[in-house]
Amino acid sequence: MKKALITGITGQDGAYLAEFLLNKGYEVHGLKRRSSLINTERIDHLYHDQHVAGLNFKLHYGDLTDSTNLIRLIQEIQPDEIYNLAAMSHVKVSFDMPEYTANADGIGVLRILEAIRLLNLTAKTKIYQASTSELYGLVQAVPQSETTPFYPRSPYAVAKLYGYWIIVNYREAYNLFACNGILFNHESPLRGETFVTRKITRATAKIGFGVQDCLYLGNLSARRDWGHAKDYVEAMWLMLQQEQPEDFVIATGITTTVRDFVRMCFFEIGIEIEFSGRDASEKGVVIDMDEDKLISLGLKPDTLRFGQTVVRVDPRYYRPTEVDLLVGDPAKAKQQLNWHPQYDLDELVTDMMASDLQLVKKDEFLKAGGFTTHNYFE
Ligand code: NDP
Ligand code: GDR
Repeated sequence: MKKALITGITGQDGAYLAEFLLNKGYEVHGLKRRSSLINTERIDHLYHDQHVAGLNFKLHYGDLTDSTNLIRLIQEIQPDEIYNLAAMSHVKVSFDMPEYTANADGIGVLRILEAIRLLNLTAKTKIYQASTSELYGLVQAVPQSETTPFYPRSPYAVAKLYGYWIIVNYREAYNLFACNGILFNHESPLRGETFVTRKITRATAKIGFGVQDCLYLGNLSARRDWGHAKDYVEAMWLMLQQEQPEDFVIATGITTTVRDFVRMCFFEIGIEIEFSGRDASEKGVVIDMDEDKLISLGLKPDTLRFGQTVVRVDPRYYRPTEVDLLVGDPAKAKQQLNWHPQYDLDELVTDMMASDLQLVKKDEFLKAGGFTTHNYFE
């Protein structure tokens, strides 16, 4: 049985990858940080009582900023594959926490590589590094491929640039099987709530249900190449099954504005919106409603009206330096890895909206029954 260690197992990709590897018959070990509240919600369905013998899913406390912890864990586990997904992954937050981001997202990669070297595991352990389309930053060429030059535009992207190159360097210097997956944005119902797609699907569901009036966003003109996380974790695994370690772009090849993503989400629940105005005064207004559709989804058309402003811009969400346009060229991955994504953008929106509609309904049901959640002080 192969052993895999996943850092960042409590995150979106960690959860999907853990499930994927368990289905492939791996023994899966996950690195999780200690937190004052339990934050294993995304992987609880995989977790069983640790007192039962023969379990193939184990969690360990650790942190990418703690070298001795990483060395001890890697020595104990002796993994065949390490998937380094742990990171302070929010681009906007990295401007607030640049030093920590550099430590975890940049030097953290080095700590793993050095642990492998110190423990003489260079011939045994393969490493996947979660590199990112944010490396391309300021547009140099489109679509972006494995040969497009990098120009990072945030402390997050600069830290990830270090991670990218230290992987390449250790591969060349010590013959390590180490790969960079240059993954473009990938989303899912498990996406963190403050990334733009999930923020939009959650708010759209709440607006449709009449429990939120308006969604506030930053740059509506930013364009991203959005895929589904389920498809992207398969690509991570495929990279480590190759004969030779190489770097791969994983993307759909299609780019969409934030504005159009918003439109698609509202359309999914039968609401058509039109945008007008520019920059900070741009707004999205309801111009049509399919009442039958809203009702069939269990939503409340009577709480919405034509002409209602449901989207506004709040410059608070602008970034000091923005990445305007990302669109990846996945040709190498399709050809060499035989990677073929199952979801397109419409299916991604449908999946995320269905999940958030369910969650909003559940919340409202609990509230109506007097069972509120997260109300610690009353
Ligand atoms: P998430 O933010 O959902 O998950 C990040 C994970 O990293 C969480 O488990 C988090 O733990 C953990 N983590 C954060 N800091 C540390 C640390 N210092 N030590 C140990 N663990 C830590 O990210 P995603 O799942 O979306 O992304 C996975 C990886 O892929 C990240 O490295 C991200 O930068 C990269 N990436 C993501 C893309 C995307 O579109 N999703 C695209 C390209 C790259 P906790 O739960 O405790 O916070
Ligand atoms: P990104 O994702 O920065 O591409 O990084 P995010 O969803 O945060 O932003 C995408 C684009 O949307 C614009 N935007 C907003 N973003 C957020 N979060 N909130 C808003 O209100 C908002 N309004 C507009 C942003 O300016 C941006 O242009 C993600 C992360 O998963 C990284 O870890 C990963 O490396 C990259 O994707 C690829």
